[in-house]
Amino acid sequence: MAEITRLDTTAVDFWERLEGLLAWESVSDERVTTTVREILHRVRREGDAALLEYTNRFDRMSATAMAELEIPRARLQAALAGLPADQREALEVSVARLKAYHARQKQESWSYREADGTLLGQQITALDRVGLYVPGGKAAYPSSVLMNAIPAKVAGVPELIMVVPTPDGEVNPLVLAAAELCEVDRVFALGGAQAVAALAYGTETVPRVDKIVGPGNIYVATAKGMVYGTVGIDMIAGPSEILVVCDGKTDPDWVAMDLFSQAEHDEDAQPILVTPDGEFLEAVAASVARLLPEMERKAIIEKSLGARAALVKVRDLDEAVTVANFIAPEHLELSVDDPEAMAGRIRHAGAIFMGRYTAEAVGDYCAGPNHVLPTSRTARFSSPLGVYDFQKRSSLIMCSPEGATTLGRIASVFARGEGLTAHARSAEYRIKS
Ligand code: HSO
Ligand code: ZN
Repeated sequence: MAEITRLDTTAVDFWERLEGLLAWESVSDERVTTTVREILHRVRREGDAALLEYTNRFDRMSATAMAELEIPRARLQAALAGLPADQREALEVSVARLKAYHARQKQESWSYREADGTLLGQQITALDRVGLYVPGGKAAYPSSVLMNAIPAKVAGVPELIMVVPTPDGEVNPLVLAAAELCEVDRVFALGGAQAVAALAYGTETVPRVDKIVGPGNIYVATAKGMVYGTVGIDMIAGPSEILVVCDGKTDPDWVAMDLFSQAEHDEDAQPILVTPDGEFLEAVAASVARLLPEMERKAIIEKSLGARAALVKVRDLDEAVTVANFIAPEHLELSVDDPEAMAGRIRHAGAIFMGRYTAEAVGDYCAGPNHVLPTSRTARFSSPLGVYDFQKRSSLIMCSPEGATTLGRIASVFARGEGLTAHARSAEYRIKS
């Protein structure tokens, strides 16, 4: 296999080379943009008719009416009932863990009174209706159904609409079972930009939602970008990333497999090891070479390792922290003696996995936190998907007569300063002389 890039912080061009490796352009080309714009336009104008036509064409279906593209509750229930016991248990345990974790994220309304008796506060409400995009085919992740649906449910979103493409009529039964367990209200066999359009604008059959969440291919991502503003969206995620910081005392096979775990998602995935121990770095490289041939997805892993991976040698663990903060990875494993102390110094990471026993993979499925995380260094300014993404805040103000007088005087000064006389007079009417 191709050599994995080695970087060393003592090299003069280290930061430049690191930045080059991290750079990621997810821009869609003009052909994609034009196609998506046309699809959005037609679904918006023609509703179900265009939706049906696109779905039949792109997913090789032969539906004659939209009703055929709604997956009935009975089919979801049957999918759940038909699961092997171990899969059912895995889903149920994961749902319980995720609910418990996300319940703690729920924001509550608050209010207080100023000395003059004026009440001020913040009222929390859930979104009315949310659309969940679930990719079909090989990229179908039942875990992503859970990760997107559960925070919405915990937030109190009353209606959840899911879309999942079913090319040639095929759909992963685990995805349907997950939807049933998460109490998704309606599921449509739709995908691509046309599904995003249906959710954003509504059609005769598909209800219009307030926010669209969930991952998708370049067409879906482009469509989400274009409908943003008409509806909310979660984020447009890039390829998976993992950064392992290791002091050299973890089994190199474990570290190699952790790097593989994200590499197997995508040829563009980015696995990186940072260690102060040069011998350990080479031991991990040897593990990679030895373990790779036995991997089912070795073709994808190999491409990812050859293209965007790196083995980084640092002077010490302090420098490892600096490098990690610079990279701001989606997933950060701290495979060191005192991971809690080190985590306290991490400022930018989507999720931090502490200690040698914490495989990133448990976070992907069942630990409790969300696996929808900021990628491409956006952890510098954004956070994991959470209950707060399905809640809104409204400000509350209720003036007491005394507050109306004191605040009215101040407002009046501002308003006259801005030349806005109606503002001034509306405040002044309420001033008690
Ligand atoms: N690691 C992915 C989530 C996932 N992994 C789903 C397995 N299934 C997010 O970066
Ligand atoms: Zn994963």
